[in-house]
This record gives sequence, structure tokens and C-alpha cells, in this order.
Amino acid sequence: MNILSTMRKVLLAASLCLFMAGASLFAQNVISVTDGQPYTEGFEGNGFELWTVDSTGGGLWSVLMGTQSSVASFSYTNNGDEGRLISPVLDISSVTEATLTYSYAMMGIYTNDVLEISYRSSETDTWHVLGSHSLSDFNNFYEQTYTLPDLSSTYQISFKGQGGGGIYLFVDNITVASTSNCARPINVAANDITPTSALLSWSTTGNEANWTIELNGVETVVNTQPYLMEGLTPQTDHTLRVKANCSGDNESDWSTPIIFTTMCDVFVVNDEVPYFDDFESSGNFVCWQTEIISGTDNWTVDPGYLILNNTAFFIWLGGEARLISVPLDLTAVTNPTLTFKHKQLEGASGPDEMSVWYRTTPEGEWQWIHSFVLPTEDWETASFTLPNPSSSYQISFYAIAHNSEGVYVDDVMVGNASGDGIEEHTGITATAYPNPSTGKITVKANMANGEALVYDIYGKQIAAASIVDGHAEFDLSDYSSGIYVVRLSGDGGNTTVKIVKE
Ligand SMILES: [Ca+2]
Ligand SMILES: [Ca+2]
Repeated sequence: MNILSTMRKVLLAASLCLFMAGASLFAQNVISVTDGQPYTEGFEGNGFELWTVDSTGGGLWSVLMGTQSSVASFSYTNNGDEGRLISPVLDISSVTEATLTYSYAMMGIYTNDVLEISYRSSETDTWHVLGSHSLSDFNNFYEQTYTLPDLSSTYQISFKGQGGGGIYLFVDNITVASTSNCARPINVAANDITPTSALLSWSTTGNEANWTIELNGVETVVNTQPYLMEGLTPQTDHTLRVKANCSGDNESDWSTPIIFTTMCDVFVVNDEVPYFDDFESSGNFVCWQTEIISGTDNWTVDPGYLILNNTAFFIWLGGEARLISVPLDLTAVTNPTLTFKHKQLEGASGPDEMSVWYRTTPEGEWQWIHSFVLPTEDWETASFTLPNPSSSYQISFYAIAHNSEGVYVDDVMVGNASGDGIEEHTGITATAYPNPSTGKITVKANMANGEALVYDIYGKQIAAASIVDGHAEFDLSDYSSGIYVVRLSGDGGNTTVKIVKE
């Protein structure tokens, strides 16, 4: 699915060798494309060979070599620079109908790079645009097919890059083939991934009798697509490629491989065996998923150099992300309870924010449990009874960056409240009314006397009142609409209650 992350590792790991392309001074070879013989180019040879580059627009194409694969790569100096990568001359005159297929990737944030694909039927013809791509999704290789018009004996295709602030623009795996050929499957994908199965799909042309799937080196012939592949090993990387088998002995090339990872198996919790993760077993999350909601910040495992203790950590520069647990089977737990430690230090702009959620199935809607918007001076332990236990329950920690000190979570445990290792969550509870309110709010708590402090969502204290006989009152008329948090502390403990100013 995300071959680019693998690709990126490959490219970064390699000592990158750039082969500059130069126009040949010699008469160009003509390559025949016939019904039985497609033209393919994967840039795995020594430089561009028969391809040429027109860099009069300031942009340049070169071959970028990785340890396992090479791609054609567009680079430029200034936004607006253009460069055209031009194929060898192809003789497609004996073919009735032909297609061009290729894969491409574009990466960058807030960019306007453009990749334009064209053909010409002779060297004196103008370039005719078949289509173009601009940045839409920068995390994958995509594949595209066009039917080629005006087939001739002096045919060329070209890829024109135009710089707009992107990080890279790659083209690879180019095929020009008769439609009567056995075309390699494109847009291979794995969806509906579970611990033991995945729905595999790819584009077809109608010439195929069946397909051969190769998954981690093991081949399986299948007659349909999409194909539900079962019996997979949970929590494992799978490398997938597909080839088409057509009539006679015709078979296509292998598709561009993709890698997908099966989900972790459901963890069965019972009263004696809680689920527990202290994030110490690996430098990465094991069986947790992360999901960026906005921006680029995400949860990582913080190695805790100073305290010799790994934690889940959300960086703070700007954005929102969710850290999602493995599915948990809680049906055998008497009193399912979530306990964890967390830390959100006061920063220049208040603490970053973290909230706790659950869902009863991996496809279900997230349900809110609690928000932590106040600063903590050090690690604090929190504990919540988990509502609506199910056989594939998930919890998540949702962090929102306020450009502060980040959010730390550690020692996450889900188990029976009165069972092994978890203390019963007791203490102070509070309610507020009316809530929402346009001004006056009364907070009622099961403590006789204490102090109630009101904080805005950035952790800034805006009001204070004494708790007398379990009651405290505030007037928020002068404050802007939004969410505020009241922290109550006094006899018997402390708690928070969220209030909404209208
Ligand atoms: Ca290649
Ligand atoms: Ca830890």
C-alpha cells in the first residue's frame, strides 16, 4: 500500500548516484512495438540510455538510483522551471491500438509541482498533451494508463516536469504495448486489512484468463479480482505483486510491488490478565496505530534518554493525531477499566491537549471519555471505567498541539478494576449547571470545602472561586464562547469538569 515509505528508505539508504542525461549526438535507434512485443522501461540500466532530456526550461531529469530500484527523477532550481524527458523513437505502426502505462510519485507539502504527459507522432510534430498530474496524495506511487492516438513509425512520448516547491517527482515502470498484449496489472492495492486477511485488487484490461498473486514469495493463481486473501499471519509485512495470464502462454510482467502490514490480533483481557504496554519492548509502537488528523505532528515512542523509560509521545509543533490501541476483547472482564500515566507540561502557550476515547468496534465511531487540558507538573495517573465493553474494543489518545511541551502517555493498562494491578477509581465527582451557559454557572461537587479554578482551553487560568458546602459559582459573561475546564480540589481529592460558554 505504502511502497513509497519503503522506497524512501531504499533511496535514503543508498548512496545516491545521479546519472546526468545527455542528448545523443548519434542517429537515434528506432524501437519496434508490435502485438507480441511491448516496450518497457524501468530505468534500471546505466543512466537514461536512449531517452533524452530537454532542459532548456531550467528543469532537469536524472536517474535516481536506490539499492533496489531506480527511477527517473525531476529536479529544478526555481519555481516554474520546466524539463522534458523524451522517450526513444518507437515504431508502433503495425499495432491497431496501443496504451501507455507508467507509475509516478510526487511529494511535498503546499506545492504545485506538475507532471504533464504528451506524445508526438514525429520529430516535427508538436507535443500533444495526454494528461497531467498535480500534487494530491504525496505518499504513494500511482499508476496511470492512456490510450495512445495517432500511432506512427516515429512515435515518442514525453514526461514534462514543472517545479512548484515540491520535494520530488518520480516516474518509473513505463510500458507502451498493444492492447492485444497481456498487460501487467496496475493499481495493485490491499484493503480491508484484518489480522489474517486482506482484500487484494488491481486494474484489469479484459485480456486476462487469470492472474498469479505472489505474496512474500508464494504464488497463488486466482480467477477473480478483487480477491480475498485469507490465512495471513497477524502483525506481519506482506510484499505483494501480481501478473496477468492471458490466452496461450502469454503472461504479463509482474506489477509494481506493494507492501502492506496485517493488523495485530485481538488481545483477550480477563480478570487475571490485563492488557499492559509500557512502550519498553521496542523503539516503535507494537500493535498501536497512529492516525494524523491534521498537520504533520504524530505520536512516536520517545526513548527517554534521561529517565531510561520509553513513553508514547506526541510532538507539539502544530496538528492533531490519535494513538489507537490494538482491539481488546473485554467481554470476560468484570469491571473493565483503563489506567495510564500522562504528562502535559506547562509551556509558553499552555499545555498541549489530550483526550481519551473508546469505540466498540474498529469500524465504529469514537466516543469521548475525558479531556486533559490543564498542565501537569509531573506524571499523573488517570483511571476510567470503560463503557459498553465489546469483543473488539479500542481506546485512543487524541492529542492536539498548542505549540507547547507535547503530550506523554505511559503504562497503559486495561483490565478488571478490582483485579490484578488496577486500583478502583474512586474520588471526587462534579457537575455544572446550566451547562452550556451564557454567564452564571454553578459547579456542584461531592466535597465539602475547597477551591475551584477555571481554565481556558489553552490552560490559562481565568477565574477562581471557593467551594463552600459542595458549591462554587462563576460568572463567565465577560469571556468568549467556547470550552472551559473547572479544576476542583479540596477535601478528599480533586477532579475536573468541562463547561461550555455560549
Ligand atoms: Ca525502476
Ligand atoms: Ca515506559
